[in-house]
Amino acid sequence: MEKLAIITGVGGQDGAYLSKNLLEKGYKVIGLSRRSSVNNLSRLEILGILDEVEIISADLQEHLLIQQLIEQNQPDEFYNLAAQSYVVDSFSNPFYTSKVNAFAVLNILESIKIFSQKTRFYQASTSEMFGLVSETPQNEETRFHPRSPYGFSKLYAHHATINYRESYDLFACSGILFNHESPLRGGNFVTKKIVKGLVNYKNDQERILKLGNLEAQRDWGFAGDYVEAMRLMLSLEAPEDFVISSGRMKSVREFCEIVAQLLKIDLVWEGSGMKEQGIDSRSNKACIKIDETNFRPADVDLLLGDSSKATEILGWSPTVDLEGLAQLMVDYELQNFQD
Ligand code: NAP
Ligand code: G4F
Repeated sequence: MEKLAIITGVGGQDGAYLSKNLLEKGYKVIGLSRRSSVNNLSRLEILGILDEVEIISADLQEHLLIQQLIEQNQPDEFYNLAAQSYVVDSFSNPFYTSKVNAFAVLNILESIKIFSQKTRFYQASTSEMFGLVSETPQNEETRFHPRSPYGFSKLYAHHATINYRESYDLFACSGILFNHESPLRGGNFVTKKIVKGLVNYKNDQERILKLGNLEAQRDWGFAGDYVEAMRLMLSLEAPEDFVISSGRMKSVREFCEIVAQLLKIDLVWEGSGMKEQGIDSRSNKACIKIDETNFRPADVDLLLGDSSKATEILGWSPTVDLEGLAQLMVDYELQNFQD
């Protein structure tokens, strides 16, 4: 029989890729999306699936509405992907971030417990919870030390998910996903900002990309691969949490170099600290500058995941490496470049 999945944050990067994945597997998908004055479902249009997803207008903070949707639909699976997901904004909006990322998740868990115990629940946990890392690489046993309101709000939801699994025998699990990107990545996140910024520079040498901490290191993968891991987690006999990662780590600086090479910009670095610049050595012009507004009150210096548990139990491993991911993002940006 056709399975019914509810996805919150359906218009986000992961919501769009997960919808496509589940539709291809024969699911009926109900997507929750908050009202917006701009088109926040464009990713579903780009993937050509907008007409196949039933969209319901719902903010995650509308607790009663979320309860009703769970009670009325009795979904087989519920993927909670909605979040205030931008770490930078969590410093300026810590209460809002906690309401959406923490308390709204508690409401979903309570609703499933009271109204729909058969529903399998997926929580979008994050490697940001590791924060100031105590060991490298990080796995399911690594100690958490979040470095932002985003990180600690997600940690609340992570522990709530574990607690509801242990207390009420719910099929509730978390994917601890490391950074994953795609051509559909939001423009604020550093990979998309770098790709877009250097494509802009390539087309107009007056447009300079401004970045913050070039030394931060991340474990970047492709979102299309990571949503498959979400589905696999809910297909297990018993719920468990999994780290999902590529197992490779590069710095923001190195990601700039990969993208510059793909765009045939001969990038060299000159200067140091706040005066450091990325120079296009053919024109001798600066294409990258450092801007202090892009630094955070506390940053996560490095993240590197060990997803061997996912490989062993889910049979999951990534299909796109960092160079392939950068190529996908650059190709998309070149095709869709607008002044
Ligand atoms: P995203 O592109 O920022 O999507 C987030 C979605 O949540 C958007 O559709 C957004 O709606 C929606 N949303 C935000 N606040 C909401 C609210 N109050 N009510 C209802 N919807 C709301 O994020 P993503 O990259 O797809 O990530 C998906 C999930 O995985 C998030 O929970 C994120 O924290 C988590 N995660 C992401 C990564 C990653 O590297 N991408 C890694 C680990 C965990 P609008 O479109 O209207 O803004
Ligand atoms: O791309 P970012 O903004 O991603 P961040 O903070 O790692 O968070 C993303 O991944 C998490 C998983 O680990 C998700 F949970 C979260 O929702 C989100 O998807 O920044 C990556 C690194 C940071 O260290 C930042 O300081 O890049 C550094 N960076 C340097 N210059 C910059 C910039 N980040 C941004 N956004 N913009 C810059 O100009």
